[in-house]
Amino acid sequence: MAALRTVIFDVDGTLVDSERDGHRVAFNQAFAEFGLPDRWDEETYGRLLAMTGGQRRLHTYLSERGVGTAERDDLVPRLHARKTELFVAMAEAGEVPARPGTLRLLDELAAAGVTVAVATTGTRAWVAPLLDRHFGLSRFAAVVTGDDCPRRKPEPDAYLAALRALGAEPGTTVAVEDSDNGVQAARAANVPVAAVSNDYTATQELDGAAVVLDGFGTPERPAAVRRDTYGVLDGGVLTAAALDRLSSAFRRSISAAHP
Ligand code: XBP
Ligand code: MG
Repeated sequence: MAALRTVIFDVDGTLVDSERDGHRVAFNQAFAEFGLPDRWDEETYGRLLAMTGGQRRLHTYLSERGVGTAERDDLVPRLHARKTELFVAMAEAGEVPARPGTLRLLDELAAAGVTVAVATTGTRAWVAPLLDRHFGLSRFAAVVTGDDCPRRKPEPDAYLAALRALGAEPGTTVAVEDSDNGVQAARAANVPVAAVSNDYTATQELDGAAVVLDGFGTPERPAAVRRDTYGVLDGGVLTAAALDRLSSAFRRSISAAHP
């Protein structure tokens, strides 16, 4: 690799297809167990995703439906703890799939000696077993979760913590994200971004991402390319070589701006 030393991956919606048929279902089961009438349909959950962090999402929703602060402060941590247990069980039962092409890219990066890490707003209790099941936890040199960074995306804290933990520089790092909030978080840490949109984020602008595809792509099913600012892609498969070219192009653009 000419430039690339580190790739930091988002988890929800990026490495794993976890929101619509994963977290949403677990939230709804927790509502039911608590005797609450609330159920989040796919559209409602898509709207609520604008607020990152499961507890913050619950607060936003319950406040919209008129539940007062004291009641929310009591209810939200308990609801979220149960939702987390339910989601861990789904992850361990193999009900939360990896996105196609992820293992191929992670293996390419490992073969090229590139360090990989994770920066997520999600909760460590499910992040660790889910990553371990699909990819083997030991391949990630750092796993920064919402438990480590109270200020969730789009704040840069998870990325800054991952860079710090790895001793990595933004100029030799690339982030892989799926959403506006994630792209903004990585860019606020000055890390260039390749975005892989999904059903929920297909209509987001993903402004600030130098590369946007609608998936990682596989040789059999290449992804659709939505943006390729520096011309680093070679078709609809996001490869380690393309991320390396992105890192080089980003460095050149910084030197051109600050000669
Ligand atoms: C992910 C999140 C998380 C998950 C649910 O955002 O916002 O809250 O939806 O997980 P990103 P928790 O992909 O940008 O990191 O319930 O554990 O928060
Ligand atoms: Mg995400």
